[in-house]
Amino acid sequence: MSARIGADVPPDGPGSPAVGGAEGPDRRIEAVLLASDRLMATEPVASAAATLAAAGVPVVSIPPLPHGEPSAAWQAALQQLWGAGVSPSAVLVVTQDDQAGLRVGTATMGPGSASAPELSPVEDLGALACLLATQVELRRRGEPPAASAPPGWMLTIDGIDPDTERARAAQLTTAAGRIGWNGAPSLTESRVTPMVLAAGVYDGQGADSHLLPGPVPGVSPTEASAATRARRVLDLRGGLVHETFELDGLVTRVVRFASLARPGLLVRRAEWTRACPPPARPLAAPVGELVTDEGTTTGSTWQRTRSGTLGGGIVAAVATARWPSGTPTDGGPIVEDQFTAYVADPSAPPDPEHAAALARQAEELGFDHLLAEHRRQWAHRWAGADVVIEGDDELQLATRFALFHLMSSVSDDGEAAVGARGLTGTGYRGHVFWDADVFVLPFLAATHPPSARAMLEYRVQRLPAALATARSLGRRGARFPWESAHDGRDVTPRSARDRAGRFVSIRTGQLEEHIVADVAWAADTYVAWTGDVDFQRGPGLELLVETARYWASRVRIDPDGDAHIDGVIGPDEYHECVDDNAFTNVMARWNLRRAAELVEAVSPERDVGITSEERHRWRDLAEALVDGFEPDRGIYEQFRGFHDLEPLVMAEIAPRRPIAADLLLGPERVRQAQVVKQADVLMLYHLVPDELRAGTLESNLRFYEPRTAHGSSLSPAIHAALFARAGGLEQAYEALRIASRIDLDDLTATTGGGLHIATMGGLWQALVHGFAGMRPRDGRLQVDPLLPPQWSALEITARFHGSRVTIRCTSQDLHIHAERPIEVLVDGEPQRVGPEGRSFRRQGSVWEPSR
Ligand code: IFM
Repeated sequence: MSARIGADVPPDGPGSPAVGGAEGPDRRIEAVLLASDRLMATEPVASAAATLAAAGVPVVSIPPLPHGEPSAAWQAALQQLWGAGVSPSAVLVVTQDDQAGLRVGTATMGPGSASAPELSPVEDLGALACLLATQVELRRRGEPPAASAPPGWMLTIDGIDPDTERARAAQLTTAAGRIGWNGAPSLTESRVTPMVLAAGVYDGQGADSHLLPGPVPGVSPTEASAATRARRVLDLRGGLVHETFELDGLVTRVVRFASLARPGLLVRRAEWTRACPPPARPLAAPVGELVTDEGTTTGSTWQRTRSGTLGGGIVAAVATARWPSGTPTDGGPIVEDQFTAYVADPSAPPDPEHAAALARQAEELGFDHLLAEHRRQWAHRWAGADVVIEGDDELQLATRFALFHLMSSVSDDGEAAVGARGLTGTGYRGHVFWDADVFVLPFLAATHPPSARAMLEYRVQRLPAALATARSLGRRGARFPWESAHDGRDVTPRSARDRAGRFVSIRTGQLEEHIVADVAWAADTYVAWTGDVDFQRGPGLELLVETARYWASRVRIDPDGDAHIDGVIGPDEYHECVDDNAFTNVMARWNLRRAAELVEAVSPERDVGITSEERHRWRDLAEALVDGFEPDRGIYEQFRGFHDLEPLVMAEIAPRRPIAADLLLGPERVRQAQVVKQADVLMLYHLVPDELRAGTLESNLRFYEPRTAHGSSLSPAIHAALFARAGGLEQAYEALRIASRIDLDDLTATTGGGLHIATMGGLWQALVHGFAGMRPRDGRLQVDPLLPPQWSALEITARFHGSRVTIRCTSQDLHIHAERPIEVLVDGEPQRVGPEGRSFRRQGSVWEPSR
């Protein structure tokens, strides 16, 4: 069977036809909206509604709809339910008025919509009470909820295709920061196995460090390939995966999620039919040579995987509720709820009793309670982070897909180690790269600061290791590792086989030193969005200072007094051991200047033990660092000698999509040519534009983009952002589209190893920094939108200095709203914006206040 990926296809199959109609709803709904003055006071409706409310189904009462039309109360009620994670199509609407009588239906349109609900008549109050009682009965017998998110929120995959299943499993991952559960089917599929990963829990030493796989919830022994029909739906709004498999005319339905309200808890409800029996064992050991142990304890069984080298481990305990119990005599389906609680510890074996207690607690709370709180949590996260793109359905869905996985991948307490593939796969062994600091962190700093803070905590805790590494190299300050895992020492492999099977040496661990400034930049970016001065004066300052000290000990001064950084690899990893890489030098310059500035601003010298000589030296070195700028051409030379290389223009020899140029042309040719893997000089315009000569973005874009192979998935989104800033909306849109499809279409054939979390962070940055022109600037939020013609409106919600901010723009209008007053910069003019909002209208090339 081949697989097809699509958007917003309503789930089908028995048990999920439309709600409403004279015969009443025959599928589960999640809330009831009574639009009537009288119904709540009428028996038997009042008691049916009370029973429903006791079963956890919210029942909201509003005045009758005037002439059946939506009212303000209707909008407010739907909005309230939406905020609790209930979609309009899962709301049973009951109206009663003198003209039309008693009617029911579902609120097919979203909150804010002016459309009336589609309603059908109901005979009498008794029939209505019956309808409501059916809902109680559906819950009692464990009816799995149907996928109900509105358009723009659901990713649908039809069929099972062994060739794409690994990518699908990554796409369908559900995670809640600490624990991630891949989306392998709940049936047996030979090409992909279920996988559970725990953030920051590694096994192995040095380059062999890899995320330790945890025990996994068992799957049905039935082969997925035996299904005559299969559909999987990822509900991004609710954080749910719905699976439907049809075998021998029987339909098996599964709903699963990684609880966002209780990170570490995985919940699965399955309605298993005879054709597709439940798993023989509730937990299975992950594939591979692993140290495992297992046992049973009151009410649950547990299994544990352990790190042979680091002492840590992951324990899973599962409590199962089944009904009817035993084998149904009528051959009917079995409904099974599985509550699998995980406890993970990077350096000590976790306690099975702890996990078992969490599993039992979950079982007591029950599926419906857990589902409702999970949905509420997701609704809350979306309310602070959604990006709405009107007029572009495909990009809308792809954007939410990216934001969903970004939010899922990072916990918001303790420390968060965010590997290059998050918790969606084992690519790059789960090692932490600059992907985390530079690509993922800005989104979280701007939408959910506790997660960004946890990511920084990961670096702060490894500062002693970075100081030790610098010392061992004869330097001062902190030398953060290019690839990092458990203890903060470098874990970059020294060699590997490339995709063509050739053995290649890897020198990034020794030479890709810009990571030092990237970590400092992340700390500064977090403060810029959040205004967290405690962090800035404490651990943030330490990160800035020790990274600046590293650069101060790393530069070489030549006899003319110019400062150089020799022998590095920049973001363009096709060229190794280059001198004066513009990216590294300018980031180091920024790092030195910013640290000096901060020390002056936030800390009297005696507090942080930095002498004014040291501070002045940082400033002098920053001034002396060469940056390769060529005034006559208005471009920065990527590194010394780049312009002497073969002038090969990628755009002239290959289509404009991600290309592994080293595979296409051979690594030797690429090394000798002006072929760039990803944004290198251009990355500076994205990260530290104020460090560069004003007015030179366009000339550098013109020179470098055609020479860029986009051989790293990190590249297209950054180019999208820069093209947008330069006003090149067509190219910006094309680059954005490519970035948005990297994982959905597996453009680099590597999605099977996990989703490219950095690309997803880059996509958000392209929309926010690039198109919306939104970024913090000297304590204000700068906003300067430019929309491509495909979009009718762009709306972004973020958090700036503790205030939730929404900007909504069309090509002509801009509206900014802030929960609490903040300062914004529009066209260079400071403006105060608060809950009353401010509007602007485009006049020529400027935004004029419109009231
Ligand atoms: O960090 C990136 C790097 O920039 C390019 N190669 C892959 C790494 C991990 O995503």
